[in-house]
Amino acid sequence: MKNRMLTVHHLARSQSERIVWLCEELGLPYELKCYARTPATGLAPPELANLHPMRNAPVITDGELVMAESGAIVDYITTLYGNGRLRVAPDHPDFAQFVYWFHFANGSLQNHVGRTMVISRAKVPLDNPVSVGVRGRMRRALDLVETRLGTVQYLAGPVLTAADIMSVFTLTTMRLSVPIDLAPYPNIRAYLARIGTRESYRRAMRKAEPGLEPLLT
Ligand SMILES: N[C@@H](CCC(=O)N[C@@H](CS)C(=O)NCC(=O)O)C(=O)O
Repeated sequence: MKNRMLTVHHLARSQSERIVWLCEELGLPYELKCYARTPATGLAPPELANLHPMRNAPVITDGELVMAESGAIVDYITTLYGNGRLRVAPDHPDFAQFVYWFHFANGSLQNHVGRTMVISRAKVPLDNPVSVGVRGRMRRALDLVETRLGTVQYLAGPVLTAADIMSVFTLTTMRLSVPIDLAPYPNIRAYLARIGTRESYRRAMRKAEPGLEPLLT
């Protein structure tokens, strides 16, 4: 990271907490810029939205580079600055699990929880077939995480990886927008308790979300 300063643009209560946690976990030097949501709309304020055509968070800048999309950012930072940390090498037996759970985080878990948030806000009745389908897919995603965490400590295997950094937001802060009862998910609850023992996670949350107690229980 010679002569370049990584800047993480973080929107309150958003997926961009992942990137703050990632930088803390890797011990990278970075500048953190925090933005409040626009009160009337909940959307990103113009000074954040104008950074990237998608107009949402997270965004990083790294020299001339402006990058959005949290999965891409996590991939970029771990590949370029991680020295192999938080990833699983292709010749390791857990490689396929790592790739699967890394992509499952946004491709399925966050996707289905996010859709559930949208239909809840739109007050789509619970017995509406669209609602039944969306909620069913969210439940299946949570069930799959629960089953996986019954066999391993972290999603890719015995150690924390970028797959966990991608997934924890959906199981924690996202619950402020979509109440998910974790009572039927003891393995997920034990996993979140494990995450909560990590000083880098606690530090990231203090920086990104001062005043918010992480939703680990
Ligand atoms: N798939 C994108 C999703 C980004 C996204 O939806 N960000 C939300 C916060 S969780 C956002 O910026 N919302 C405010 C807005 O759209 O104005 C990613 O993982 O980065």
